[in-house]
Amino acid sequence: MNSSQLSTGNWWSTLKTSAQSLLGLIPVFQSTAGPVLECSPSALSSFLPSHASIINAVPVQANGTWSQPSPPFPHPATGLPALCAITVNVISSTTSSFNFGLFLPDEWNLRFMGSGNGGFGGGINWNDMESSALSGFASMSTDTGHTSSVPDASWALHNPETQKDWGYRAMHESVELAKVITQKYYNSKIKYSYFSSCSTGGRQGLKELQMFPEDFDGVISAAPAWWTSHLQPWHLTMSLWNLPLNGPNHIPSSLFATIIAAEVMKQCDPQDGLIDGIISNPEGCIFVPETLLCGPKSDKSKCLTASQLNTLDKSFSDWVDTNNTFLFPHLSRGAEAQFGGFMSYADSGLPHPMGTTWVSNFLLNLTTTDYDWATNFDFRTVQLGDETNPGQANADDFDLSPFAARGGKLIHYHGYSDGLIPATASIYLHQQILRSLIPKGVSTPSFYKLYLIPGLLHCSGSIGDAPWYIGGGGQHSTLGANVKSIPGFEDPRHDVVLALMRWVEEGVAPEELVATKFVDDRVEKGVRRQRLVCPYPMQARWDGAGDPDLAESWACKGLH
Ligand SMILES: *[C@@H]1O[C@H](CO)[C@@H](O)[C@H](O)[C@H]1NC(C)=O
Ligand SMILES: *[C@@H]1O[C@H](CO)[C@@H](O)[C@H](O)[C@H]1NC(C)=O
Ligand SMILES: *[C@@H]1O[C@H](CO)[C@@H](O)[C@H](O)[C@H]1NC(C)=O
Ligand SMILES: [Ca+2]
Repeated sequence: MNSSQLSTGNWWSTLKTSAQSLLGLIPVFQSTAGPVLECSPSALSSFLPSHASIINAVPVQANGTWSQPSPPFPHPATGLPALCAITVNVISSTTSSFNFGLFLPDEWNLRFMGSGNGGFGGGINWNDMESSALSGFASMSTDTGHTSSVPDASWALHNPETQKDWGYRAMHESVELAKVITQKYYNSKIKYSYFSSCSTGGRQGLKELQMFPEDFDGVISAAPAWWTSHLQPWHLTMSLWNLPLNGPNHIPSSLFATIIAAEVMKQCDPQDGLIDGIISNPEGCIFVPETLLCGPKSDKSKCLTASQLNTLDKSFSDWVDTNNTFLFPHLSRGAEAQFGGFMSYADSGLPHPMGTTWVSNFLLNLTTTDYDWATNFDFRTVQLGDETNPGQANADDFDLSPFAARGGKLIHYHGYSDGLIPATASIYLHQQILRSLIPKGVSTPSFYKLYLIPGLLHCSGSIGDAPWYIGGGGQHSTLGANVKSIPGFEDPRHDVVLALMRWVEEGVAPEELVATKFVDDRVEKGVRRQRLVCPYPMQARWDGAGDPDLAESWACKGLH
């Protein structure tokens, strides 16, 4: 096809779009445009600055596959819509560069969607890009300047420029350049730009709206790893509480997932008024850990000693240090299955690398082998992290008023059963944002909402068949390939992306959302349960009569 034929197509789709919205026949959500340029490096190179180059631009046919595997994203994106798959390399300093990927679907919904990363992992998130492309978005993700698995930060050692790429720079510059390519490819302005991601991705979304409030009209920040210089030392601390392996304080991984988690569920589940395997109000649960104590004749594989209870107490308490300084909030009840695996790190006798690798490679300029975590870690380590803030990664600028003033919207959610980044870190962030904005007269509910989802683990999956799926970052691929929106429930009440779009584009703020649990997390097996999730601090309360597996039997209520 030559470009004049393609231009005609674009002109026609623009006209169609305007006519459809004028007539009100089809919601604006559904208007589309198509490409005016060829999908090839030569057609796309000319708009890029000299420090950026197209590595490839490859047409993918409908139901096609795209794969550029990396440790965090080893699986190919399959069942794609017809699109142009682009990879761009960008030189970010004399010692660093990063790549970003861009999917430009033939049938484009006029919108842009950024996706993020996990942990310290380096790789393009083709899987989240796939689910966005299936919904018609021009979708983008960056490898943040390195290739590595999620817990591996060895790339950060003596590498401050790449730290900065991971901290914020690769995302911002990728967004800027990806938008240029998108608008040229379709010869059409992007109507709205969004971001949706979890964990490090949640941090990247916050970092963007804090530093570059113009980049996105709407952001979904899930389980954000926002407080890097405290979160990573806390990961190390959590492990140290549970070491040494043969010490009296050590709780083996087997006890967390079974004995402890079961006792917490037994005590906390009914306190919300319904025994359903879901702890709806973990922060409100009164938990008596002494029921776990071994008696003189107990089977020691099914109970805890007093020393072990002390370790458990620490995980359920805020981390405070010298002079009672608050360092990091506590784990919530119901997160034991996940945090137990983390704290005991497969009973290896070593601390989890999410803590040690950051402290050594980012902060102390030491290899992980040279770093002696047993003797070289204390309060001063955290203070050093606050002072140097490696890679400027902390997303702790609580004054979101520039983002609010430009009409941006933020949906922030977190799973209560998250054992890697506790939900309380999001509650604390929410508090700090309110404390920054309310004195300035900025109304937070008009642009920012927090949702805490009972039973949701870190980003996806849940405990006790708790409904968790809302179509957020990293969630679609947990249900399998080719999953788009919420199958059977493609609407702004069930799909957090559609909720954000409606808020940004039509000014209709989300209130309660509905989370879905498919049987065994397989869509084809049908819906197991649905449940309201409420804007914090409201909670879902059962009406006492209807089927508790149906969302309509629940209502969002304020705290008593
Ligand atoms: C899509 O491709 C897969 C193989 O990759 C094939 O099994 C499937 O039938 C195809 N679906 C359609 C609708 O063509
Ligand atoms: C703790 O408080 C004491 C007394 O106010 C002060 O001298 C000291 O510097 C503080 N230590 C830290 C680590 O902040
Ligand atoms: C680590 O190296 C950076 C420069 O890359 C320097 O700014 C920082 O002070 C060093 N930290 C320590 C603890 O030596
Ligand atoms: Ca319950």
